[in-house]
Amino acid sequence: MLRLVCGNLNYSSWSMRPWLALKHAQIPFRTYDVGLRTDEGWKEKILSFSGAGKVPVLVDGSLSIHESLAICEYVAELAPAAKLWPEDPKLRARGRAIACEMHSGFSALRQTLSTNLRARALARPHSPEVAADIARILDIFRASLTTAKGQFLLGEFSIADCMFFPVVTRFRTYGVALPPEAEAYAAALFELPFVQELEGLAQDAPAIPEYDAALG
Ligand SMILES: N[C@@H](CCC(=O)N[C@@H](CS)C(=O)NCC(=O)O)C(=O)O
Repeated sequence: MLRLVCGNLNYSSWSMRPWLALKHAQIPFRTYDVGLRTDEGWKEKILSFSGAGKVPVLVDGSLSIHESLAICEYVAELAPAAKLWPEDPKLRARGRAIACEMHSGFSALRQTLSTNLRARALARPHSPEVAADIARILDIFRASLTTAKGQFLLGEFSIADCMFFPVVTRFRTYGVALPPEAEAYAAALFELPFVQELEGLAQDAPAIPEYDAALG
């Protein structure tokens, strides 16, 4: 069976992304939580799976894949019926572009408003860098959702949604006001049964005080 080597599912945004892809694809898998920043030897545990020293890592027999987006792509190839990318090549290209933008960008938002699924902070003013990241993400949402034939970024649920899910939870955690189309998108994500399962796992995950400090 596949094994997803992952971090704490309340905080580890990169771990959540392939977790969602695997769940949507209905591929059986086990998680191996390394105890990120809580358990002794967590870093060595990660290094025993990947020299990159980061989670997630997907283990499939003798193959270990690191990098969340590469794992999502592998899951899409294992389960084509799940249509983790749309059939239309133009829509697929758009999806890959925004997934890559998420994977490589938005560092101000990622550093300042860290993922914390179960937490709720008081809304507060953002730095110009964080405000610019939020504006760009809402622009991606508007452009995608106003043309999508469905509730999700590319219409049906896809890897693009796996990539942006943690950002949507950050907006909820830090009280970021959303325009109506982004509000409806967030509601559609939060209604998905496997997202509700993830929220349940996040509730029970151990606290990491240095990440909770971002709540202010
Ligand atoms: N680009 C990587 C980022 C992975 C990453 O930064 N993971 C964090 C947890 S969310 C991690 O392993 N941190 C451990 C460390 O930095 O030592 C991916 O997409 O998988």
